[in-house]
Amino acid sequence: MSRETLLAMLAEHGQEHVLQFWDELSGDQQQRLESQIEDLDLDQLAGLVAGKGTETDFASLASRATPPPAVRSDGTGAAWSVAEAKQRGEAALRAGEVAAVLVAGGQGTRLGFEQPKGMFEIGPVSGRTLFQFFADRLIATGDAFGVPIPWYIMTSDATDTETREYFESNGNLGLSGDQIRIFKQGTMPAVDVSSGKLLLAEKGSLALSPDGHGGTVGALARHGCLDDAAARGIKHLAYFQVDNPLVALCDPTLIGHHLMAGSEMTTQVVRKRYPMEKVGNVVKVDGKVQIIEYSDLPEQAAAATHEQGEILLWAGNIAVHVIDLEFAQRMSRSADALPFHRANKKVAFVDPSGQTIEPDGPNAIKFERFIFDLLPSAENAFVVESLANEAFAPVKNANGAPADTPELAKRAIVDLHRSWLEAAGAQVESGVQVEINPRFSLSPEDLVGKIPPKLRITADRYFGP
Ligand code: UD2
Repeated sequence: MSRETLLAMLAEHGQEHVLQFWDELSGDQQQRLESQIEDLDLDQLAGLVAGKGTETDFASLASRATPPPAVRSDGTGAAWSVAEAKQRGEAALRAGEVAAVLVAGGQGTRLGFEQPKGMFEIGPVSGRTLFQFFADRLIATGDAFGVPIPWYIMTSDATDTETREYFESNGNLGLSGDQIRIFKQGTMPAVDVSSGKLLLAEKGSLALSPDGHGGTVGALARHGCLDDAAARGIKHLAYFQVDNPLVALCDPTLIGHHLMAGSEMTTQVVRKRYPMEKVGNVVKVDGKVQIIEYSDLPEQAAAATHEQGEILLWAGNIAVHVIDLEFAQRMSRSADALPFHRANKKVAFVDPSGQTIEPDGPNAIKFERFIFDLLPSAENAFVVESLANEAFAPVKNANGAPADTPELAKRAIVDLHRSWLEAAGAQVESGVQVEINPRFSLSPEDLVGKIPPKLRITADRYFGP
């Protein structure tokens, strides 16, 4: 496209300043900037800047919020038993109807870890990485049900190259190459918080960031992953985040509840530890299951309690979902299926004089989509409660922070596996670190018979494949 055509396109929306350094750019730089501009949806951006589609009145939404339809961790709340759900889920896994979808595009800034978060070593005794935790779980599940489980991994500009290199140089972590599809999510431009003008990260590049984990649906479709899954006979996507080493990945019972509920999207929750816990609130409003993010939930609504004193909005989103493939395909065809959320952030930019400015306050608006905004469109959306100590120990913050640190996650892994060993008759000396690879045993029940009776563990121990 010529400079004039680009200029005309941009000028329609008052964004012609993007080309102000055009003559200083090399041919390659001009080409890169041109393709970034061509990828923009300037009408959509103008709408977003004007605040269209992002004006949900969360206060009124929260005032009408009620607890969601859910099966509780004690099995109550469903018209079927946990055993029936487990059997249904096992049958779906055995029939090869389940694939895993991992979102690993986040930049992990809070953790202070420079590489993609999946490469972070979290194994308390083995030193295995988060990616390896998930791979081992998929290998063990595939072995248990006699079918390799396809794994779709979403990266972003920030994590793609290193993630691919990591899998290639580590033999796909024990999985067959054909099982793994790595694909990149889309980006969204950042704009100046007051003028709505596009920000330049460099003279020849817009300030772009990942378009949120809600970008998964569109990216899966664009990269042919939904068609690939359909061709493999997949019917359900087991969606999860890269930061949770305790994720009950491809758990038969969760999948079974999803099937028994006739749900198109089922989300796993844990009871919130306190009203303002930094998790999404899974609620039912106007007949629809939806999630009100902690940052959007007024304190008063968060603190509302039942007569027995339990908080009314108890269900905390741990970002583990079972999503029907057909539903994902249907939603990928409607561009506006997921609204954008605005976040005011600090974004470095090049000012008109060509100088790079590192702002000390939030100077920009970033736009991202959230996967959980699919819930209101899902038929029979359902919720399954799990216990945090069995399913949720996210690694988000550097050690020393009050919550969600590597240290706390390692402790949760050791505590869970200690309880498994003790339930199988072993004696674990206090202070000893234990870790069980799912390829050694996928569940506490499987453990009996795999360890000697009355095993005494007096030193750190890793039960590997
Ligand atoms: C998320 C949820 C929160 C709760 C919590 C549980 C949102 C907005 N909040 O909080 O409700 O469930 O997790 O741990 O989701 N990611 C991408 N691409 C992106 C953005 C994120 O792949 O463009 C991935 C990222 O790699 C991470 C996950 O999504 O695995 C969560 O991202 P986050 O850190 O933005 O969400 P967080 O932890 O604030």
